[in-house]
Amino acid sequence: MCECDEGYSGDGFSYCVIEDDECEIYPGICGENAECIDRLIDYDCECHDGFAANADDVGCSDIDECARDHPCADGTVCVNTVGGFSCEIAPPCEQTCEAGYKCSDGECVDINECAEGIDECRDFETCRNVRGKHICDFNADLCEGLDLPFADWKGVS
Ligand SMILES: [Ca+2]
Ligand SMILES: [Ca+2]
Ligand SMILES: [Ca+2]
Repeated sequence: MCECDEGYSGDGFSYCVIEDDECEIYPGICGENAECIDRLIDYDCECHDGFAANADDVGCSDIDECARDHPCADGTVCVNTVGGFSCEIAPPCEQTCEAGYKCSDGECVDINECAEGIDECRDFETCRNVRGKHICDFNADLCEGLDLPFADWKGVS
């Protein structure tokens, strides 16, 4: 039966190492928002819940769950907080949105006229949604079979 000398740890047979509790010796060794866990050899750092390890620095930073997972149900807005996030009831639109925009989750967002079927594009035009409006592109492919007067053609001269 082998035993390590006082102040050393190990199986006493294949290894005995000086047991350092780096966490105690070097407070703050793991940086911000992380927990230091002493190991027999060396130590580990673990981020607190809701935090992720910094890529190029010690310590951990808050995870922006709102940007990453979209964890909130429809009708609520995700608010990122340090160490977590919350889902809050979307505020009513107080501002009046400009033409071509509608209120959604308290913000003015572009109306997709093409997807909502409220565009005024004609049979030979393709609807293209852009911010604040939509554009009707002349599409020669759609003219086939249509009996159109020349005056109705746009995009050609
Ligand atoms: Ca240690
Ligand atoms: Ca967070
Ligand atoms: Ca639009």
